Amino acid sequence: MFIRRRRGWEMPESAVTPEALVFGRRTALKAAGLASIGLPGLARAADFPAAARNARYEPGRAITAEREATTYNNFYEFGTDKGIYRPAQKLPLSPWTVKVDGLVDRPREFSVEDLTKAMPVEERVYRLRCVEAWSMVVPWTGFPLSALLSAVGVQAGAKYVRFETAALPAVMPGLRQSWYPWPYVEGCTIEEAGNDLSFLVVGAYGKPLLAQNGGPIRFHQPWKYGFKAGKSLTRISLVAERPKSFWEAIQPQEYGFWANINPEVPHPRWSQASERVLGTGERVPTQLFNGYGEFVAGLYGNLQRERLWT
Ligand SMILES: Nc1nc2c(c(=O)[nH]1)N[C@H]1C(S)=C(S)[C@@H](COP(=O)(O)O)O[C@H]1N2
Ligand SMILES: [Mo]
Repeated sequence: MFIRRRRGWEMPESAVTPEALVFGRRTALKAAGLASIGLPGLARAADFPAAARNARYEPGRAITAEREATTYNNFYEFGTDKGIYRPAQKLPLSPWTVKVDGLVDRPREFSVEDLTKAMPVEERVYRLRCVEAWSMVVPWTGFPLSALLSAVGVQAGAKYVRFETAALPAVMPGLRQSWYPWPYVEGCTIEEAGNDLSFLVVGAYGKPLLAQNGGPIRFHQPWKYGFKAGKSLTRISLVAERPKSFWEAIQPQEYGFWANINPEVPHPRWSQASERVLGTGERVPTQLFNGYGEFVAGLYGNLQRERLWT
């Protein structure tokens, strides 16, 4: 049976509000006039919405060549070198669900396909600055984390968001390195999560997100070092205690909880003053908060005693 699903721009308003998720998948699909079908992997690309670009977040730099951004990656589950895009193809991206739980009113497991249909999906061209001093500029497709949090209802006791990512030993050779504290976990405060820049990514370059970039769903906060951006998310939990992240567990002096980008605070082993732009080989000065200070600096006014820059 062939069912042509509507693409993003054809969706009625009712289907793109987070409220659609509150009432459950069936209602949301009915409201959108969509049949409920199990999508085989091949349908991922055909059904991917063409999302309008959000002009508010101008990258001020050329977009990195797609080939660079999809072949030079950091994803320790598949290996410690940057060329893991080949082994990463073994990660089965569909079906994929993300559990949203903890201190929420309506805990739920969402399929990435449902989220892509029901959330306010848009394109954002963001800079990504790795703590290792390389950077890229990518047109991500996704939706604000805050939209998902509104759909599940955050309870008063929730102070942090904990992100857990896939740990599949059958396809992830890196998991055999048992001295690493798998699964890869990251976190942010509830205030940071509510900032409009905090983005759940389901695509890049107008296509569904590839495994090597954290497909089918990853997080990104562009004012923080790249390691804060958990890839291939399986669980998002609202919690009362600050989560201990993967890198913090390994080396707390070098990789802290906050990890806001600051060219004036060197990593203990190298300078953070400049960065190598992927694809061009150019070196450019690193900017405070990666250039997103006007949107996020206010989050840290009362936190001057915290170690905000590692
Ligand atoms: N699960 C998981 N997420 C991860 C990583 C990882 O090793 N495992 N590496 C992080 C680091 S250090 C960076 S810089 C970015 C890199 O994203 P990219 O490969 O899409 O450029 O992913 C982050 N997310
Ligand atoms: Mo990184």
